[in-house]
Amino acid sequence: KKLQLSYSDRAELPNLHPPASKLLKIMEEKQSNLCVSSDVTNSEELLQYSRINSNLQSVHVTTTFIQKVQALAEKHDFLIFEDRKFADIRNTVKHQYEGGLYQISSWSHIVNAHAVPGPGVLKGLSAAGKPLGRGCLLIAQMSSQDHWLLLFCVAQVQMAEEHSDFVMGFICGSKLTERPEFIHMTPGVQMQAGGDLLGQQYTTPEEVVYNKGSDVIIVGRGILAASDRAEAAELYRKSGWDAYRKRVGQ
Ligand code: 5FU
Repeated sequence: KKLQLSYSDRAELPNLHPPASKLLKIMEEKQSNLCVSSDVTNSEELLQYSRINSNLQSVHVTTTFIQKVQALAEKHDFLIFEDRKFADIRNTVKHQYEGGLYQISSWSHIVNAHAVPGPGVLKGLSAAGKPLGRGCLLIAQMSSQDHWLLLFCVAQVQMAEEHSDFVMGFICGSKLTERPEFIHMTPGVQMQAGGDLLGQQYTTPEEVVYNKGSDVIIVGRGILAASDRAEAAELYRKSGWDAYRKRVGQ
């Protein structure tokens, strides 16, 4: 089995995207490839929960608590990933990203987009996000049962490569390209493989990072529903990190 480059080696690659290199560095420093998905509807709860050791947060924004989250991100050195899943025409996504109620581009380091509308979605987002040093993940595969994206996965990789000045990686189930500049992030992760009752499918950190070659595990309820969230987060961090070390042969 071929040895893989470490996160810190990849952080030094030339022409790497600013948020990608920052993310790779933080992961190595914190020894954590865990992205906590903060799917809570109460902003106070989210602020409290942000103190646990994670690299980034996936925030479904409901109120104007952004400044507090930004301050926490700075203090605890994590990146903010708004899981907004943009999927409209070039002009509209630009407005959705930088304007409106949430002004996402002003505070979220990373966003994601569906490739369905074609490259225009990336051009629109890039126009607003690139000058601010933001990055985007293309949603290449989903963890939901019977999703359709596998049908055009190859086209998505090509689209990402053609827009690698703004696309920093993928939401996916497994590694899609050997190009080390791209970061692969995988949702649908729990300690035990299985699913929820609504079509979500789960695989383990070891399977995702070691066998499937993905870089980051995205965990929501595995941590949120635990009685001790900090303890659960540490469990996922360790499991994801051990799988990474095994992968790079450390
Ligand atoms: F793009 C995707 C996907 O394919 N599957 C997902 O589960 C995104 N997600 C998000 O990851 C989903 O919207 C939740 O915010 C999170 C998974 O949460 P869970 O509680 O770990 O199932």
